[in-house]
Amino acid sequence: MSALRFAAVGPLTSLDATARRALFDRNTTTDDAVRERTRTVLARVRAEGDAALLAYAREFDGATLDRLEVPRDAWEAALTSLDATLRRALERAAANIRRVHEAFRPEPREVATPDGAIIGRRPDPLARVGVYAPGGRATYPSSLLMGAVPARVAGVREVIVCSPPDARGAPSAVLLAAAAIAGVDRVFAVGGAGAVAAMAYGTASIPAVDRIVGPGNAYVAEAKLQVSGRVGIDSPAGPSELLVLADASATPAVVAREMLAQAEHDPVAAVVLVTDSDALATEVRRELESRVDAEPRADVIRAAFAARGGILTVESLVDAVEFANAWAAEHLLLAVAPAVEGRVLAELRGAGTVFIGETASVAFGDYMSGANHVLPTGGLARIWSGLSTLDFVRWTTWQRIDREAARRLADDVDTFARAEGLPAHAAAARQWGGA
Ligand code: HSO
Ligand code: ZN
Repeated sequence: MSALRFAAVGPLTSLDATARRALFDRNTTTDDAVRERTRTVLARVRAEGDAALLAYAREFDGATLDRLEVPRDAWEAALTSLDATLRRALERAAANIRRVHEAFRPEPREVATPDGAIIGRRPDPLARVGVYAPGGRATYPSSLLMGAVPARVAGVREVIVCSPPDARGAPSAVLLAAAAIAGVDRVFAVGGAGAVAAMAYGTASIPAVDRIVGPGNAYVAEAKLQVSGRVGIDSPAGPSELLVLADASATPAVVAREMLAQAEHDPVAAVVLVTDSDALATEVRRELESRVDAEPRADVIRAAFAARGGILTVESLVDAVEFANAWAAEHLLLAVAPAVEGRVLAELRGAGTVFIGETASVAFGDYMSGANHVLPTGGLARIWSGLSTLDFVRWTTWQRIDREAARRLADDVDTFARAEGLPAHAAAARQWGGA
């Protein structure tokens, strides 16, 4: 077996420019060809509607469909015939996601200002949301639950799902079962940029939505960007990422397993260990070497480590935190001594989600803990947050300004408006002024 290669190994301070670029330049920039192809698909679906989608299903998915919608009895049948253990796992995941997202639901608020004005705001659920669920190599029913359940919790009236058909003409049975468990309203056998176009513009059979969420390939991601002026989208999500921030207290075999797990997602998944312990770095590397060939997805893992993998050492946990905040990982596993855990957590600014302690496997969060696994990648965790009920509402604000508050506000608004050269504004305020 050949030795495992990493994009970056050694002290963080001595990385060369190539290694730094491999670690930091992971924002999957779409090339011009993808951009152009996507533009063509969007334009064609917009012009031809269902006919274009049916043609694309034949071309890209090898599926001859007589209709795009997958009827409810088909997904209910998929649920009924699902393996009972798997069904229980999906139902448990959905229940946990529901519970956690209910607890984090945005709340209406009112505040009184010193002038006596009352300002309020209220979250209103979006009317219709589309969840995209990829097919093929990365068919993740878990991601469908992560999109659809929070939408339901937020009170979205209609939740639709689009996912590419296989050659039999429908998304996979487990995906359909997940749709049934999530309680979505409609499912369509449509994939790729065409699905995004359909949900953005609407076709005869697929209704236009207010927001499109869910991960997809480069075409889906590009299509979401291109329609984002017209509909809302979620944070751009690329290949999985894990940063393990560990000290000498971490168990090398545990850290290695976590790194193998997220690396198996994608040949360009980004998986990095940063530690103040040289001994841990050496041991983790040894564990990875000894385990990788037993992994069924060893090829993907090897490719990921070579492209975007890192084993980095730093002088102190302060330096590790600084790196973590700059690198901004989708997932961060914090495997440090309990005495410093709280302090490190408080300093973290750029992580999609933090797993605290080495028993908190990222796999638990990927499926079952109830937290959301649709998270920003590519360094965008500095700016974006993971999917939540906030993505499925918009806010109405209101202002109650009674006569007394109006009297208190009038003079200063009069002054301010005249300074902006808007005398009618000044007069509108002044009518309530006076002693
Ligand atoms: N780790 C992925 C989510 C996932 N893992 C789905 C397994 N299934 C998000 O980056
Ligand atoms: Zn995962």
